[in-house]
Parts: sequence; structure tokens; C-alpha cells
Amino acid sequence: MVTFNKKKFKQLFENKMYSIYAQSIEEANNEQLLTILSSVIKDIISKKWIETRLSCEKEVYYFSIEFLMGRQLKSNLLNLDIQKTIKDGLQEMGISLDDLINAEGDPALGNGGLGRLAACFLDSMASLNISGHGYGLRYKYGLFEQKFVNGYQVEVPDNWLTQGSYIWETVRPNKAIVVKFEGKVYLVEENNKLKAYHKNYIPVMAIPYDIPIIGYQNEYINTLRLFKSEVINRDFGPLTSNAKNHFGSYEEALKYKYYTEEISQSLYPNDSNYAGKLLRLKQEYFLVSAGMQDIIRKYKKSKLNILDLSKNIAIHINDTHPTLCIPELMRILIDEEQLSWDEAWCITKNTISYTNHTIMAEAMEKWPIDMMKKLLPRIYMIIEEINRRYVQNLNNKYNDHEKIKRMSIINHENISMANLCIVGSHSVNGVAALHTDLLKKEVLNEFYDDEPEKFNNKTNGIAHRRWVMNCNEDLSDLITDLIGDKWKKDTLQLKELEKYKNNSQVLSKLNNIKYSNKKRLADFISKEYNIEINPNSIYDVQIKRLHAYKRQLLNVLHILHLYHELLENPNFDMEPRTFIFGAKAAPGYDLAKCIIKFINSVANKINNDEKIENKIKVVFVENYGVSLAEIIIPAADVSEQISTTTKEASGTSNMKFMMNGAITLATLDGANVEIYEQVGDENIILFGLKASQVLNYNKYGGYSALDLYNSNRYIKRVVDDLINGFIPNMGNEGRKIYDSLITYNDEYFVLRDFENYIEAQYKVNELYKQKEKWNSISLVNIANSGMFSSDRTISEYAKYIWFKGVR
Ligand code: GPW
Repeated sequence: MVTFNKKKFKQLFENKMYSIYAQSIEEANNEQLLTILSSVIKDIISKKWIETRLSCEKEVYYFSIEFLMGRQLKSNLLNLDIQKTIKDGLQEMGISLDDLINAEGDPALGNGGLGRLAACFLDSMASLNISGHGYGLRYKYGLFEQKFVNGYQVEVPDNWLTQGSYIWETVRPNKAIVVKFEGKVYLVEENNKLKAYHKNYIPVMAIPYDIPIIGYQNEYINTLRLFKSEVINRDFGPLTSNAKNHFGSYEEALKYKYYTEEISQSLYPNDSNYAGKLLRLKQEYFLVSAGMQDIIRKYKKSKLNILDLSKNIAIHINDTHPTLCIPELMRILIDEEQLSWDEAWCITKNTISYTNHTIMAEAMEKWPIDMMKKLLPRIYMIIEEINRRYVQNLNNKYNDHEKIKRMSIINHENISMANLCIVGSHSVNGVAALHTDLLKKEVLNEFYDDEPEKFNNKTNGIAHRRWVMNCNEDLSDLITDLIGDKWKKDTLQLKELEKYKNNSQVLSKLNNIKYSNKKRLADFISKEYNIEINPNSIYDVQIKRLHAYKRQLLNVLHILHLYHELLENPNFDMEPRTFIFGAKAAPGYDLAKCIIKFINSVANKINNDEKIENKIKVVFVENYGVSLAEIIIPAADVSEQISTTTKEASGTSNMKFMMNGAITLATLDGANVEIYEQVGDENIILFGLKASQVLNYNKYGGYSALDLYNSNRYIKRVVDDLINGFIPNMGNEGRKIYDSLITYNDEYFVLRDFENYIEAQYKVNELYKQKEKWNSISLVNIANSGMFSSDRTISEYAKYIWFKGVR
């Protein structure tokens, strides 16, 4: 993309080293080399970055409280198509590119699927020449680092900005924005209009930090803008007399400093769980207000008419965390741009679209009125007025008081963010076909009946460049050898691979690639955890957040089942298996932490039991995150997607595994349904309750875990292991898990699906014995994974939501 060669690169690199560190290349450590390299790359893209920013197409802004980006170096080099130049240039200077790639930190500014999806979407928007930018928070501490101590999860702060800055960011203090909290709002009548005056507020400065998002070999560069919170004026440093004069005392000045800095201090470590903390609401408004003011400021500079906002700009909110975009845009349009309510409302609705990522009640954000009123008095007023008009409208349509209560935005003591999102946007989408169906038919049914045209599905996708081309280079090369490289820009081309499904030579190559990826993972596990695993065993992998609904418990109970079978019958027929887990539990999620301890204790017992001759190994990798996923997924044989049906909105690791040739073992939940539709009965292993059965149980009851326990000796055997001392070194974790199953009647149907899961796992075992058949299925999975590229997902968002009628 750039007039750029090895010689030029080396020159740039050396000069940078002198100007930044005033030292020779030989003296530099990896961290410094990485800083220099990223700085050189930023220099060479700077012109393109500016050009893309000044392009005048319709712009998309993607608001998300999380962006789980992963390392950037390798992906940036691939997208700029300069890997070889850089690798060779570095080598001539005695530097290994691979070392630098691995020395890069992995910013954990997200919890799991939701944040990683946002990152994949940024990659696809840039690669599809869509002017689409992310808005997020620059947390000082990302998701905690997980350590295991005696099998228990211990959380260590993720102090990722040790150098004070991040190598890919550019700070823009000149574009700082003031966000206002608390205070009092006065409504004054002026020229027959009510004008709002916000007094005595607490100002917080939002400083933008920009990260370039480089499209795949298309010279297109978007921006991820992350805001850091600070005092409004650095001259008010708490121990200056300036501050003392302004705040009255040092103590007050310090309080203010703390108030501001706390906002972007740390990521909330909850996944799909609403905690209702005031600080979180501050974070949400801080992100929204800074982002929205930034957008409008830029828009006005471009001299476009504010009434045309929705023609030129699309704002997307990733789940309800940025819901306040709606009242904030209303506030700006009414209070600052002097538009009427109706004009502002029309623009707001047409500009904003919303994605729902869960149907689980515990994840639904409901903010107490009092909290909102005190923290954001003007925003609360606007929400109240939105609600008043909406309820009035419902009253005109329906004569059903209870229904209107359920649909209103303000209810009892709370504000329902999902309801506000639906009412204040023009599009509501789910993240997989089944999920969207459940939204329409169950969870949001009344809203759907009211405004069916708003609802639509956008099945999730993954950045195939990161998740195949970068993390599985051998597979990527094999695919290209077989079908050419068009698939890199159009993953539906992968379908061409299917013609090789009976070609022994191709299948054997595929097998060799999988083997070498498995070997690489075995070496890593041996080095990191001192556990030896056998690359010829089946790698059976479940990596995702620890959650009762994701049912890591079902997985480990099955492992115990196999263990008992082996102990009872040394000739029990099974292929050697390595079960791999990776999962963080939210620090306050007790049951999840108990399950981690249980899995670790089971692992410890089984891995050290010589009687079973290494037939089973259990590895729980510490501190699971993007970088670990990148070495685990290419090595997986079996992809465990075993959530309680209806609970996993989509899942996205299921897609990553599929594209890397793993075979899916799944319930018909989330996007697993669509994986099944792509590959058919022969190429996936399914089990468990169907969605309709789960819904029926939930509505009408009729399930007794205790009855199952009493009537099924296999179930009883493994459940008893929780409390009978069979697994050593457990505290009362086993009892708590036991209670969740028996005393509280197994909310997630673990025992209900257990037998069926054992059968499904047996099918895995039998299939693996026919290795060529297995490899053929693996190939068919890769061939049919094309629709799960986030390029497909983003094209759909663009066509049907953001640029409807524009492009
Ligand atoms: F609860 N998801 C997530 F909907 O990772 F907000 N964190 C969350 O807080 C939520 C959802 C929320 C996940 C879904 O659980 C997963 O099924 C989906 O694939 C992913 O979001 C991306 O859509």
C-alpha cells in the first residue's frame, strides 16, 4: 500500500530508535523494539488514516462498553500486506518478528463474546470500506488476570498500561470533551419555549485515545476512539493552590480528582449479569455523552444540516449499555440545537439502532429512578417525557393496563433500558435466528406485535482473518492451494472445498495440519502447566466464560462418568481424550467459582491416577483470553457448545472452531442451529432438550431433578461424587453445586440432558476411530463455515440497518 521497501523500513526503524530512545538497536529490549515498530507502522499509515477520516460517506458509529481487541501487530501487518518486508528487514537487524508478535500485550477491555464481537465488527467494517468507528472506554485496568491457587480462582489486577500508554494509541487532548454529572436543572420559559439550564454540575473531561483499525489490503483505516476520564483542567492538580482556591480545600480537590478518574478506572468483570452499581451508570453516560458530543461537533464542522443527521450518520448500540445515546441525542438536539421535541425525536429514532444479546432476565439493565435522577437530572427528565408520550400512545391503542405497564419505560422504581432502546430506535436485532425468534415470540413479543417492522435478525460472525488466516496459517495456505485466495475476501468461496471431501490426499494434509497445531498446543501446555498431553488424543475443548447456563458442569460430570467407567472396567473402550477448559468466573459469582474449583480438583485426581493409563487428561488453562484462544482453537477436534437451549443468544467461538475444522458437539441453541443447517445431520453431533421443551418446562414445570437422580444410577454416581469425598481437596464447593442441582431443581437442566450427552459423546468416540471419515467431516465443516464471517454479518447490518435506502 505504501511506497515502502526493506531498506526504507530499516532506515525508519533506526531513526525512530534514536529519536525516541537515543540508543542503538542492540541495546533495546523487546518492549522497546515493539514500541518502535508500532510507531513506524503508525507513521506509514498516517496519511491514509487522515484520508479515510475525511471521506464523506455515511458514517457508522458503533458504541460498546467493551472492545476485546486482542493483539494487533500480526493483524496489522497482514492487513497492510507488509509482513514479508518487515520480517526480513527486522531479521537483517537481528530481530525476530515472531518474538515481537508474542511480546505484545493483549488488552482485555472486554469480558467475552459481546466485546469480542465488537472487535470483529471493527475489522469487517474497515475491510468492507465502510466508514465505521468504535466508541468505547479506555479502562486503566482491563478484565482481571486469573490465577489458580490450590484450584481456586484468584483475581489479579490487569495493569495493562504499565508503560503509561498503549503502543497503538494516539492521544488527542485537543479533542477533549466535557461530560456533566449531577447538579440541578432549571427549566425557564424563553420566547414561548422551555429552556433547560444545568447548574452546579460536576464536569468530567473525556480525553480521546485513537486506535487505527486497518482494513484488509484495501487502504482503508477507521478509528476506535476510547475515552479516558480526567479532571477538567490539569492545572487543578489536587495539590496546587489553583485547586485549593477553586475547591475550597485540598480535600475537596482530591475528592473531585477521584470522582473523575474513577470513571474509566476499571472494566466491570460481569458477563451477562446486571449489577446495578452507580459507578457503572457513570461509565455508561460518560461513554455516551462524550461520543455523542464528539459526533455532533464533527458533524457541525462539516456544515451539513442537523435535520439531515440520520441521512449522514448511523449510531449503533451494542446491547443496552449505551442506551443513554437516545436521551443524550435528544438533549443535544433540543437544548443545544434548539430543535422541537418532534423534530429531535424523529431524528433520534432514525439515527439509532440496537442489538439485543441475551434473553436472560438477570442481564437486563434496570436503573433505579432515584439514581438516574440524581446523577443525570436532565437525562432523566427527557426519559420521563419519552415515556409519557409513549404510554399515551399505547393508551390510544390498547385497553390493557397490565400490558401497558409491562411495555412502559419507567416502571415501579426502575427504568428499563431495553424498553427505552426499542422505543427510541428504528431497528432491534437479535444475534442468531433462534434468538431473534425468541425475542419476537416470547421475550419482546408485545413490542414485536406493536412494531413488527423494527425487528430483524443479524446472525453473528467472526473475523476470519484473525481466526483462520492469522492463527492457523497452515490451514489458510492449504485452503488457498486448493481453491485459490478469493475466499480471503469472500468466505462463501470456502464451499469449493467440499469437492475434496473424499480426496484422501487432501484429507491427510488436513490431518497433518491439525496434528501440528495439536503438537504446538501440547508443547505450550507442557511448558506452562507442566502437564503432558498426547497429540494423538481427541482434543475436546470448552472455552468461554464460566456460567451456569453454559454448563461446564455437564462437561465435567461426563468426564467423571468416563473415569468411573474406566475404573470399573479397565478394558472400557475409549479413544484417549484430552479435555481442555478455559474460563474466567465473575469475581462475585459464587457458583461459577465453585465449578472452577471442582473442575480443577477433578483434573488433579484424574491426571495423577495411573490406573487409567493416560486415557483421560483434563487441562484447565489459566487466564483464558484472546491470545490463548488463538492457539487453542486451531488445535481443537471437538467444539463443546452445550448451553441450556434458549440461553445462549448466539455464541461465536462455535463459529471459530468450525472454521478451523473442529466438529461441533452441541445443543440446538443460538447459532448452533445455523451451523447445523449449514452442515446437516451427518456433520455435527447434537443432543439435549429442544427450545420448545425448555420453554414448556419453564412455563408449566414438570421437571424433577431429584427423580432423575433417584432413578438413574449413572446420574447418581457422578452427583454423589460432589459430596462423598471421592474428589479430594474440596471445601464446601461440592455441596453448593449439589444443592444447585438437587435442592434447587437444576435450573439449567444439566441432569435432564446428561444421558443424552453421554450418548452424544459416545458418538464422538466412535467417529474418531474412523479417522478418514472424521477428517472428511472436518473439511465439510470448514467448507460450510463461510456464512459465519463477520464480513457477511456486517454487510447485512450495512444493507438493512445502517444504509437502508442509501447505498
Ligand atoms: F448480557 N453476551 C456477552 F447480553 O458476552 F449483555 N456479554 C453480555 O453481557 C451479554 C451477552 C449481554 C454474549 C452472548 O451471551 C453470546 O451468546 C453472544 O454470542 C455474544 O454476546 C455476542 O452477541
